[in-house]
Amino acid sequence: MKALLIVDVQNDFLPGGALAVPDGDLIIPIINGLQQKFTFVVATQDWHPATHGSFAINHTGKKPGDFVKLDGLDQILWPAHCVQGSFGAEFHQDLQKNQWNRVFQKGTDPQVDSYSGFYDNNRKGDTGLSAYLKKFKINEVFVVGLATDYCVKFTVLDALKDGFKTTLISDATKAVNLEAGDFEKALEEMQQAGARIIVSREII
Ligand code: VGL
Ligand code: ZN
Repeated sequence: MKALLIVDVQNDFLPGGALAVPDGDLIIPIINGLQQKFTFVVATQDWHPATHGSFAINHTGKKPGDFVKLDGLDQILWPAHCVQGSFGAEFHQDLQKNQWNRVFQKGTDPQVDSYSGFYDNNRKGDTGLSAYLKKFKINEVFVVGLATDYCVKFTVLDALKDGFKTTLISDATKAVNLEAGDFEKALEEMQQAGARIIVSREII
């Protein structure tokens, strides 16, 4: 059984949002088209408390792009984004949600970031996504959403680690691109780890 995994298509990651991914909105119609090809669809939602340790504003004298240690891990600091209950944390209104089987929220622990939809960056917290997919006999996932070089990449890598056959649909994802070329670098890393990379017209 296969599932479509939609990562973090939330207002704060879209143009006008707090951590806007350039052209992030262009993937929404592509994802809506893809959803029609799947009977099992799961979404992830970045869902931070206002006190989250990945927010620059919560570290005196730091700004977005600076680094701190968070639970012993190097953590890049972001503008405050996807705060629980805020408009920025909501899914984009044009994204079709009627056929979603479930939403998995991540990044809820203020002391550690969670890029992957499966596990916190320190590997301690588990959203339950892996067990949920296995319960429904899903053995293959197709990953889309935001952002290619952070949450999408780490979701793909964890899917592979947990034994799912994993495909990234490259035109249904956009990168933050803090550095030029981060999109291509992320694709390369996912492919090296065993992911298949395709474009949406191979499915639609
Ligand atoms: C993300 C940075 C911080 C993402 C989430 O969804 O890619 N990036 N939080
Ligand atoms: Zn976040």
